[in-house]
Amino acid sequence: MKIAQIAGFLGAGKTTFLIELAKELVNRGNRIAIVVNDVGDINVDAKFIESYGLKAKEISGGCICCQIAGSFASTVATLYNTFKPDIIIVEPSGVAIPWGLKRAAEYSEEEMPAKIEHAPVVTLVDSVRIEELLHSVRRLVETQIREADVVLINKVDASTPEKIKLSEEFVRQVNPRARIMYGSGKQGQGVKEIATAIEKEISPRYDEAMEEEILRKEYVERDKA
Ligand SMILES: Nc1nc2c(ncn2[C@@H]2O[C@H](COP(=O)(O)OP(=O)(O)O)[C@@H](O)[C@H]2O)c(=O)[nH]1
Ligand SMILES: [Mg+2]
Repeated sequence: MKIAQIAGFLGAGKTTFLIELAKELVNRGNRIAIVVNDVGDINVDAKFIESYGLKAKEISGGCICCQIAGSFASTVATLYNTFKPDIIIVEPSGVAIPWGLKRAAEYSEEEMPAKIEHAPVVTLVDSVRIEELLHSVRRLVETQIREADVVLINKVDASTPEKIKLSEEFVRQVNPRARIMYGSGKQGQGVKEIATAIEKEISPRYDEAMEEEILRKEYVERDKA
């Protein structure tokens, strides 16, 4: 069973994009479940869920990549044991760390007879608010970008060429190996491409040594510089 996380800071457009993505994947014949780590933002509309035959769960009370990783793992296992989705699309909270979420998802293997595969980690970057993000939550956004396989520079419908370029340069600098895409959840741009990546590609499993290496690069080498 595949886990597809759509990461990004609060307001990046995760919920909006996730709904379009879920529709696209359902239309392609996938059985889809959604898990939203709710921190008080827009809820996924119940009518939409019903009409698309989706299963949705909201988890609150903390971040599913750390504080409540155990209840996230149980939710994933329960979804598998009762609904057997092909793909669970996860909207983590805006402060979640992708590697932490991978690890938490893998805990579910203790409670179900299936293995977790990870779809490429997708991080959304809000190109409308890029300057603000670079000032106020730069470290967090850098971590979400560094651990992404695909970065979607989002809200291009409402942004400017300068802001899009600034977003792109920032992403390149933080994570040169990430695939960069441009999109708009509101206009459905980028949805098909991300859906194909989620269906066809696999991202590595959680690896403690690799996470340590990433952290070492992030903190030790930066402090040296
Ligand atoms: N212009 C524009 N606005 C968007 C887009 N996606 C989301 N938004 C708006 O951005 C705000 C936050 O979106 P939401 O999906 O709730 O973001 P989340 O906090 O990351 O889940 C809402 O007001 C959305 O209407 C987009 O592609 N273009
Ligand atoms: Mg949301």
